[in-house]
Amino acid sequence: TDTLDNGILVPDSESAISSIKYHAEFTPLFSPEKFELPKAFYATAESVRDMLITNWNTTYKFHEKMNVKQAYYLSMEFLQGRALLNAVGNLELSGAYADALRKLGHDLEVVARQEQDAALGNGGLGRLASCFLDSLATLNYPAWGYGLRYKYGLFKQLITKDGQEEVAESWLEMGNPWEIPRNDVSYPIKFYGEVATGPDGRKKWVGGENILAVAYDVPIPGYKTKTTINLRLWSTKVGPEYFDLKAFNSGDHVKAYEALKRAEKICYILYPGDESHEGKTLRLKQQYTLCSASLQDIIARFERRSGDALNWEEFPEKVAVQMNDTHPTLCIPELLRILMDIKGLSWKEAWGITQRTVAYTNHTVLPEALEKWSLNLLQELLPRHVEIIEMIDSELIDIIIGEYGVEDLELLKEKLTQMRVLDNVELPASILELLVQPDEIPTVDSVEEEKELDEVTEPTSEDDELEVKVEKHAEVIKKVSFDPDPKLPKMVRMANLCVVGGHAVNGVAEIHSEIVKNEVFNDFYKLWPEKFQNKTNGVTPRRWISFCNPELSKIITKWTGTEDWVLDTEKLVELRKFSDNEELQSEWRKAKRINKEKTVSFLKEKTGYLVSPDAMFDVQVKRIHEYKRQLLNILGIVYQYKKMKEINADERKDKFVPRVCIFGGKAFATYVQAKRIVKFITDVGATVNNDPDIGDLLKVIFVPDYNVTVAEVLIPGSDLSEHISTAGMEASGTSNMKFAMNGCIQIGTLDGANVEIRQEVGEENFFLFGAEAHEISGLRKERSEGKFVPDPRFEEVKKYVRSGVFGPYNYNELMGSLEGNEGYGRADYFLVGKDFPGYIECQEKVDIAYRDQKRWTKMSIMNTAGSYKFSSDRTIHQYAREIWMIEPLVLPN
Ligand code: DL6
Repeated sequence: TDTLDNGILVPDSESAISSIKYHAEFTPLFSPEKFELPKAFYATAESVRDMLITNWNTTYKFHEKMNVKQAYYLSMEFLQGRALLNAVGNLELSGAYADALRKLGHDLEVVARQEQDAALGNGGLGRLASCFLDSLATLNYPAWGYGLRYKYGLFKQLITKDGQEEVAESWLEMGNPWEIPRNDVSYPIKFYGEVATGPDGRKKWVGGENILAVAYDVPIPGYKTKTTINLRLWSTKVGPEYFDLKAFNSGDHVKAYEALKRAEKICYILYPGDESHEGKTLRLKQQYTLCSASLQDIIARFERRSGDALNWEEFPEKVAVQMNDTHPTLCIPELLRILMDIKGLSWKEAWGITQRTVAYTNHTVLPEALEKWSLNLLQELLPRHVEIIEMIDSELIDIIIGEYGVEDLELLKEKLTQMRVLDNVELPASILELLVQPDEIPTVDSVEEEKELDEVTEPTSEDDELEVKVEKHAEVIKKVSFDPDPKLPKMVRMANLCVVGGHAVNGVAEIHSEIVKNEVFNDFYKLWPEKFQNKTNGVTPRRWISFCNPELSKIITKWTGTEDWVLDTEKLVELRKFSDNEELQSEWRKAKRINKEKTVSFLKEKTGYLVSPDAMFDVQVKRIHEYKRQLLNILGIVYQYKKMKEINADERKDKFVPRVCIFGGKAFATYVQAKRIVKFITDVGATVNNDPDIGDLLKVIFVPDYNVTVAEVLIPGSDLSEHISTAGMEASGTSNMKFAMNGCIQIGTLDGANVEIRQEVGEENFFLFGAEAHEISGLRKERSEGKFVPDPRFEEVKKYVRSGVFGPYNYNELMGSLEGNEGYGRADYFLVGKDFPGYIECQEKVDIAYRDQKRWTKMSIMNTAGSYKFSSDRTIHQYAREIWMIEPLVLPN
C-alpha cells in the first residue's frame, strides 16, 4: 500500500487481491465455489467501497469539526450511471484493480459491465446533478446531494415492431454495493391531518398519516482528493407498529400490510415526467418527502454543530439549499413551517432566513413544464403548507401593489394575475380593503356587518345608501380582483413561489438565462434584477473524457504535456496550436477509429446490425421530444434515401458519403407523438438497412434503452452529433458538451449551450442552420395564418413517407402534425418545415467537410480544445462563489 501526495492510501494490486478475496468470501451473495463475473463485480465493488467509506468518514468528521458553510443540492433526479470505473478512476486505482482482477482471472472492464446503471433520473436534469456531485467532491467543496431512493428507476425501453415498449427495471434486485443503509438516520413525515393552535399560540399540524423517511448514503469520491461527499437518498417506510397483526392473524393479509405498502410505495418509482408534469398525489408525496426529510436533516446538523451557540439568524451563514428546478419547491414552506411552528420564530424572522437560504435553478421554458399544483390537492395533503403559501402570496401581493400603485387598477390587476403564487384564486379580503378607499367605500367586513345588522333591524332610508355603497364596492373589487373561473382549478405556481422565496434564480445557458429574464419571469426580473443569474451547465471531464475515452485521453495528455487537463480543462485549449499537425491528426484519427470499432461491436450486440466503421457516424441521442426534433433528422435521412434511390449505383457512390445514422432516447410512456417518432425511425431503419441498392451507404439504427452507459460508448465513437431543437426551446443541453469534448462536430441550431459551444470551438467548426430564437414567434404566427410556403423538397419527402415505402403504419398523424390540418392541432409548432431546407443543405456541407479528412480532423481537434469551458468544475465554482458563498475545504493529509 502506498500513500499519494494528497494523503490518499492506495493499495497495490496484492492488497487489492486480498481485499477482493475477503469480500468474495464474506459477502455471501453468491455460491462459494466459484468466482464468476457477478461475484467478481460485487466483491470488487465492496472492496472499493471500503476505501470510499474511510474517506467519507474522514471528510464528514472534518466538515463537522470545521463547521463551515455547506451547500445542499436537492434534486428529485440523479442519473448516476455505473459507479465502479468512476470510483477506481477517481481514486487512481484503475491500475491496481485491473492487475488484481487479471490475476484472479478477470478483466476489470468486463467485470464493470456487470453493474446496473443507477437511473434515478429522466435525462439532462438528473445527469447534471450527478456531474455536479463529481465536481463538488473533486473541488473539495463542503456539499451534499439529497434525493430519493426509487426502487424502480427509469423504465427499460424495448424496441419492438410496434415501436417503444416500457418495462420496469429493478436496479436494486441484486443489492446495491454502493449504498449504506442508515437506519440510525430517519425522520417523521406527515401527510393530510389538520392545523390546530397549541397552548403557546403556535400553529400545530396534527393527525393525518405518518411515515418515516430513512437515509441511504452513497459516497461520492472526488478525483485525486480524499474528499468524499455524500449523496443521501431517502426511502420511505413505517415502523413495525403499523403492521396489523390482528388483521394478519384473521387472514386479511392485504389489510395487514396496507400501511406498510402505502408508505413504501412512495419511493417505488421515478415519476417518468420530463417536460410535462401532471400533478398526482404520489408525485407530490415524493416531492414533500424529499424536502421535509432533507430539511429536518440539515436543521438537525445545524443545531448539533451550533451547540450552545445556536442562533437561527446564522442559519443562512451555514446552509445553502439549491433547488434543482421546481420539484423541491416545498422546501420553502417546509423551512418556514419548521422555523415558525417548531422552533418558535416569528414569520418575519423565518421568512428572512428562508429567503437567504434557498436558491432556484430553472431548467425549462416550456409553459407546460412549469409546475403547477392543484390548491385543493395541496390543501388536502399539506394543509399547514397551504396557510404558509397563502402568507407568501399576500406578501407578494403587497410588493406588487407597492411597485405598481393603485392608480391604474387595470395594470395592477394584470400584474397580480401574472405574478401571484396562487392562480385563479380571489384576492385576500384584507388586500381588497387596502385597495378601496376606506372613507368612501365600506370594507368587506363592514358591509357584511351592516348586512347582518339589517337582518335584525327594520329597513331605513340608509339602506339605499348602503346599497349604492355595496354596488360601488363590488365594482372596484371586480376591477382588481380575479373573478376566479369556477370551471378552472385553483392552482399554486411553483416557479413563482421559487422566485419569491429564494435569493437567486438562474438559467442554465446564456441564451436561456436571457429568456428567463426577458420573457418567462420578466415581471420578477424588473422587480429584483439582482436575483437573476446565469450558470451555464457543464459536465464532468472525468467520466466524459478521461474514463469513457482512454484513447483520446492519452493523446490529450501527450500533446498538452500534462495530465492536469482532467482537473483544469483550460489546458485543452493548448490543442488548438497543433490542430494542423500531421502527427497529432494521425493519432487523433486512430483513436477515433478504435472508438468507432467499439461502437460497431456494441451496435451489433444490441441491434444485430453490422455497420462499417468507414462510414460517418451521425448520432442523435437524447429524450424523444417534438422540440428536440428527431423528426427533422429522420425526414432529412428519408430525403437522402429518396435521392439515393433516384440514381444509379456509380452515381450514388460518387455523390453520397456513407453514413450510419444512430438514434437513441426514451419517449415518455404516454407521449403519443414521441412514440410515433420512435416507430417512424425504426420503420425507416427496417427499410433502408435491408435495401440491397443502398448497402453500406446508409444505415439507420435505433439503439434501445439509451442510458448513461450507452452514452459512454456512443459519444466517443461518433463523428457528427445532432443538436437541432427549435431555437429558444432547449434550455441548455449537456450531451452537446460531451460530444464536443470527445471531438465530435455538431450540426445544430442557435439554441441552449450550442450558442456558447459554437463561440468556443469557432464558427467554422460547427454546422449551423435554422431560424433563431427571436424569429420563432413571428414564424409561428405566419404559419398559423397559413402564410408559410413550404419548400418543395419538404412536400416531396412527406409525400414519399405517405406513399407507404416504410411499411403499412399510418403516418398521416405524424405528417399531419407538420401541416396543422384539421384534427392535427397546432400547425408545425416546432417549425420542422421551416428549418427543413436549411437542415438538408447544411448536411450537404457536412458531407463535403467529411470527404476532406484533414479538415475534418482539424475541426474535431478544435471541438475538443474549445470544450474547456463546459466542465462542470467551472459551473460549480460559479455556483459556489456567486450563489452559495461557500469555500473549498481541503482535508489535511
Ligand atoms: O439543465 C439540464 C437540462 C438541460 O440541459 C436541458 O436543456 C433541459 O431540457 C433539461 N430540463 C429538464 C426539464 N425538467 N423539468 N422541469 O429536464 O435540463
